[in-house]
Amino acid sequence: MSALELVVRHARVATAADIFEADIGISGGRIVALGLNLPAGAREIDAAGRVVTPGGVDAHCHLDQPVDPPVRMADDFDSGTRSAACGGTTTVIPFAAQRKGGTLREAVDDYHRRAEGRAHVDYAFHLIVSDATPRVLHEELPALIREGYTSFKIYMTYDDLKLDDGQVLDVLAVAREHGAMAMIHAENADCIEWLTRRLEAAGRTAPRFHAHARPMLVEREATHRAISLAELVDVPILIVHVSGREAVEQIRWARAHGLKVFAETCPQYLFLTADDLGIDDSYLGARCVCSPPPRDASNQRVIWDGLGDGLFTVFSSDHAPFRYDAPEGKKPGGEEVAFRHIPNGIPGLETRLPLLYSEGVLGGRITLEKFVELTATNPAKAYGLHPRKGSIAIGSDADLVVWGEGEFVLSNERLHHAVDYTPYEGRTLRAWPALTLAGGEVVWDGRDFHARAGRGRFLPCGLPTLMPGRRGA
Ligand code: DUC
Ligand code: ZN
Ligand code: ZN
Repeated sequence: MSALELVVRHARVATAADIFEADIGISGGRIVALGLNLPAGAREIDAAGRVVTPGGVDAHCHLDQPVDPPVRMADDFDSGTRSAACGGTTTVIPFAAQRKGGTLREAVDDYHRRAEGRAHVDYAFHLIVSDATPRVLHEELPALIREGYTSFKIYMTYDDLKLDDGQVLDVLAVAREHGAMAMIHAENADCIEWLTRRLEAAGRTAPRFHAHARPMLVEREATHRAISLAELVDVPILIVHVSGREAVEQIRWARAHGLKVFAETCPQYLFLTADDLGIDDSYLGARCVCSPPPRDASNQRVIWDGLGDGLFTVFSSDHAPFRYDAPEGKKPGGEEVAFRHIPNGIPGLETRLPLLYSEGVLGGRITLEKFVELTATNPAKAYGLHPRKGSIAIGSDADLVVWGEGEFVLSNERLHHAVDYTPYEGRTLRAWPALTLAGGEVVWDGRDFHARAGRGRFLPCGLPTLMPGRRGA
């Protein structure tokens, strides 16, 4: 064996399959050896007594995604991937969003320009299909899938993004034909609009009424409809940001009927409730306005159960970063606006892994193997990046997290995003990455971030490998 550039020694290696003691030998940015008593490397990291997991794959985050002025996302590829790395995430998959009337190709080209030379960790793109023209369906999507954009998000709500059921069927048919992964945002747009108008007519416009306009029913109905549309086309789907029991029940029903329905959930459905949007009419609740909204403690328990028992495939942040006290953020134009106009989304890229590790693994709710599966291995498989990403195996990229354990109180000051708050301010955490390695380079050492914008590269995705028997499996 030629000399190893780096050895991470005495690691307690955790994969989605097992946990074992090993040294990890790294050269050329990849894992090249795994075993006990590896020869000395040119550099050594002592991980004795530490858990080492694959770098996280955050398969649902929004970075520098164009939105209507004056609103603007706080994180671009520089600050967003910096924040990701400091929280143990070494691959991000944000969204190249088609504008209605525009082409997918324009969206992809624009998004590459935004990422180029700025990312600190590797990245791939999902597409958002908001205008399913014949050209998009029959020319652009097939070509882009071949080029490595193998997943696309379909919205059932939001005026500027949503597709009607017929259009959803058209897009699902393309996913089926080419073996791509369709992600679905399931909320019933008409119900939300109807409820919003009634709330507005009654003068109920404070942030907390965002949750009243999007009750569980609107997610349940759309989840059932998405499942039915996928059944009609006979194609697997992945339902994103599942928030509570009634949507979970629909997915369990689908699985029991043999349908391939994958599901994602996010930290906000474990750690926030609707009370975080306000128990009175204070505008502070705008900080936690996201869709679907956080529910209540009993729904949180259902989500925890689903993480433990295999209902959920993927755990993502849905990082959608808007500053609170800013005219380009939660106070558009400097105003405290009615909930309908509050930009939807909360930051979470950096806190995703530490929250789940602290409360899930150290809290005894999920195993360490399940943690790795949900946060790294399955997202890599779902979006065609495995085994290069999401695994600790010979040949995989040397993207690793060496965990540090110990209690501390989280505050926004220690985070690296460009957002002026965290929804998890004041929460006691029990773990944080002591080291993050991306391609064998230490990008975070537990105290300092080692910046090299542009070290992150674009990753063309293969077809999903979560679906045995289908292309790409
Ligand atoms: N909901 C979404 O669907 N996307 C971004 C943020 C949010 O809250
Ligand atoms: Zn969404
Ligand atoms: Zn999202």
